[in-house]
Amino acid sequence: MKTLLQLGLAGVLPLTSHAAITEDFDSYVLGSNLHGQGSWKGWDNIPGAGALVADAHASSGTQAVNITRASDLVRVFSGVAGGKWTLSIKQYIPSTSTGDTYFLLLNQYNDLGPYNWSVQIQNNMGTGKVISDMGDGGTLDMVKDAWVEYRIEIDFADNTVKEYYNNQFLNTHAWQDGTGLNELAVIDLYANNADPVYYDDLNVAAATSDPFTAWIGPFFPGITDPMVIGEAADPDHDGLSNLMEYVLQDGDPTLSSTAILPTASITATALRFTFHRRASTITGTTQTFQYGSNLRDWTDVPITNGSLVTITADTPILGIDEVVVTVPQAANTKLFGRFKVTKP
Ligand SMILES: [Ca+2]
Ligand SMILES: [Ca+2]
Ligand SMILES: [Ca+2]
Repeated sequence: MKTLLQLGLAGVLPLTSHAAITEDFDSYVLGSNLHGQGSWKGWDNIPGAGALVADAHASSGTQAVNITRASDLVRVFSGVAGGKWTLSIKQYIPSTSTGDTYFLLLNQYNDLGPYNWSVQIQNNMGTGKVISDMGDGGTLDMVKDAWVEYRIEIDFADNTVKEYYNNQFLNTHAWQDGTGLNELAVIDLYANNADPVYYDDLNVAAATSDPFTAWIGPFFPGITDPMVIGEAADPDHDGLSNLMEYVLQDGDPTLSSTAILPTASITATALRFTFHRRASTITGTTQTFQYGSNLRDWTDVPITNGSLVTITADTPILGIDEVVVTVPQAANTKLFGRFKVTKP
């Protein structure tokens, strides 16, 4: 009996992407009040609580928004609820500015109320401290004369929020205290009569909960190119797609190796394929073994315990399944087998 072992990957769909809400302030007329433009308005719909588009500092393009004096600018969101979301925005504090200015998120907002607050971060420009007021609080040193990112990770399902400033952890606490809503209603940029502070590049997006994406990210820090991090990509040129590297024990998308491929052995009556997979990859992927007497017609065998498949958990180590597929030789003079992984 001749055998040929192939590792195949078929029918892979591109990663689904979530719609993101973005704002770079570059599409507005320079010097115009953001009140009434896009989803921006002054607190309680008061034009004088708006803020002006400025070009003194910009993180992207040439414009940002200047939050100063009477500015109490809100951006209204809808549909930012459920699951995990990440909000990020960049802030520039000139070293010449003084006063206390605030960055806030509300879970409930209506003009003239009711309101309900989830995140309140104070920028005390006199002491140079960034102070988170909710929960047990948190304080970090302020960075001035540079663009610094706030990153707010909201888990509506768990009712928790994590706050980061300049990529440093600032605070974590409940998103709402039981009197509010499990959604993001507005961002509020509140000058509190302080000197100018600039904001740019607001981004609100549903966080991916895809385990493959979470797995491959750390191998390629900062890289988003699907030709590198995509499921079907093979950046280490070992013939194993990233998705296959994800599933098989010791798969590494940066290390060229075929040692993790299934092995084949022949018994008196059957062809036996053995491989080891990460048990955690069962969720979110479809794993199928295919065999046939030619390379055209395949018989699918789902990788679940059955007459042809034996799965032994935690073998050879914790978290790894040993999978043995036994295909009877029957009348075949040739048998081909391949392991297929797809992702919905
Ligand atoms: Ca900009
Ligand atoms: Ca590879
Ligand atoms: Ca590899």
